[in-house]
Amino acid sequence: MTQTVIPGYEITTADKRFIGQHVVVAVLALAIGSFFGPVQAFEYAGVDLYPYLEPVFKSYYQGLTLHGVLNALIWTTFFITGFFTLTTIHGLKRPLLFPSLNRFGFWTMVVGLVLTASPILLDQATVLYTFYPPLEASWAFYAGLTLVVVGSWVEGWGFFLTWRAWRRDHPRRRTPLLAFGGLLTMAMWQIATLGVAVEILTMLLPWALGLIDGTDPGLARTYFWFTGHPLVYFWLLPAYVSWYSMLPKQAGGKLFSDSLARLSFWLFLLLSIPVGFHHQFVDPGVAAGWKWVHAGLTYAVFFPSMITAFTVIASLENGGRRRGGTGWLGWIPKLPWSDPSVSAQLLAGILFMFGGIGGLINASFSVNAVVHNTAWVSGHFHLTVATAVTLSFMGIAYWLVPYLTGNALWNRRLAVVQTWLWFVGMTIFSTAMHSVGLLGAPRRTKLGDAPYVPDEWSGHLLRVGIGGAILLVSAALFVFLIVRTAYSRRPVPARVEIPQAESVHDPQQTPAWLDRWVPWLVATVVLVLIAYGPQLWHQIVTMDLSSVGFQPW
Ligand code: HAS
Repeated sequence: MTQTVIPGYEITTADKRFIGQHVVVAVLALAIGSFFGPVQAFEYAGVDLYPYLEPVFKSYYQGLTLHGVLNALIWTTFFITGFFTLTTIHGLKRPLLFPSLNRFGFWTMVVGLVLTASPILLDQATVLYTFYPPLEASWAFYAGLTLVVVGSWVEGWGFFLTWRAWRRDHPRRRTPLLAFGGLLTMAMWQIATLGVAVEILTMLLPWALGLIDGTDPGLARTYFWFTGHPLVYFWLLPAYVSWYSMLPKQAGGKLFSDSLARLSFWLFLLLSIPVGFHHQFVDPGVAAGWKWVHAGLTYAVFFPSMITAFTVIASLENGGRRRGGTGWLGWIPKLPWSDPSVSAQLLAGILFMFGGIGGLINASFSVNAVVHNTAWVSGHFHLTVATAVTLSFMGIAYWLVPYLTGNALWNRRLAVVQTWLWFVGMTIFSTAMHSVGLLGAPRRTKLGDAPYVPDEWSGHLLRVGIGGAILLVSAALFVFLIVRTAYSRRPVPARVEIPQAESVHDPQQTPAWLDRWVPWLVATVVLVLIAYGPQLWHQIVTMDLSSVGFQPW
């Protein structure tokens, strides 16, 4: 099938409806999942609400599973695929080549979500979002997650085929940055998810179906983290797409460097995957040498985020100075803080600086032994996925939902308040989690059942509860504002434009090697084979499927 470019192709009502379906599922998942986060935070502070939630919710761990799966896996994946549908179409200025392929991908994800969520709600998949065996879930949980991943692959194929058709028509043009970031993220995702696909299809699903008696937990963890670490960049890169390609425009400026933006995305493709052993530093069965290699590569994957910090802040400075800012820092107050979309992303970036530094501490082979499996790690990922990513997605939603519905954002001021509440709540919550983690408080643990909780933890645990309460208000406000906007029937005063930043330099001046896929893909596969091949091969040939499953809660 050939398809010609439609000059100045505008996103149609059907496209908007399709993108909107992704947002609806995402926000629904966030709304339900977010409820359980604060319930856990209250439990830390000594207020256990689970007895009141019975008989629907049997345990703290069932709520924790729901929180992790719905917020970390579902809210993100649906929002990301919907957002990338928009960035692909708008960036390339052409419709999806095979819209029915993308629709098939979306509905596959929806079926997967229903299959995943049902056993969790029935307390038959209380295995947390990492689903480490020998914790055992119903087969439907594993089959559902597989479908969510396969659906996201299919949506990615739809984007790649659309890009290929664009490339045929524009052999010498640089891929527009807005589309490029999404395409690269989806390419990385296809390679990264092979780990979890092999884990589920060769081990967990046959085991849950009773076809094999046991699993090999060590091998399962290696497969899981093959996917699990790049998963965090699958979450982060869509926020970076917005920070690079949209936020400078929203801030009234231009992107400081198209080349640096692309370089950082390519480095993420190259380095996101071969770092998974930094989650297994304390695991037996993985040779120390490979842990060192992954620790070194983890320091390397820090670099593209440093490039991002430099480039995005330089672009914001460009915007702040155009708006009249002077002096070293006088441009910061001139940024449009009264735009909730902007305030959300700026606040997300500020907290991410601290989350990133914490990441380096986690990555240090020896220091990791102090923080691993403590509340410190939960503090880290609430600054990253729950703030850099989630607060940025909220900021995107503040222009996206008006754009999709044609309704004005209901109460912009309240939306700005919501973003600050998230910032304040998360600052209190995550500093307390980091601190109590350093004092030895474990993660993934109902403290109410612990035989002994040291007195020195109590102040921090109280602050966890206070931060959680503020976050609950903020999350509820976000959902309320989005639903109210969708149904407000108050049309936007002027047409909402998709913010698309221009670059200071013409993107055509970006070196051609920053727009060539093959060398980067080959280098990525080679590096993954070197960093994972020998250790994975060793674990596969020594596989011992003797660990029987159990459901402790
Ligand atoms: Fe991490 C554990 C290391 C980033 C998520 N991480 C986790 C877990 C999650 C997670 C979910 O090495 C727990 C998994 C589990 O359940 O066990 N992480 C890192 C490192 C980075 C990092 C080195 N993590 C992330 C991101 C995540 C995420 C991003 C989600 C999206 N992490 C680890 C390690 C562990 C770990 C170990 C295992 C711990 C253990 O023992 O279990 C780096 O990629 C971070 C680089 C970031 C920066 C910050 C750059 C700052 C920017 C902001 C610019 C500011 C702006 C605003 C734009 C260098 C870009 C300006 C505003 C103005 C007003 C001017």
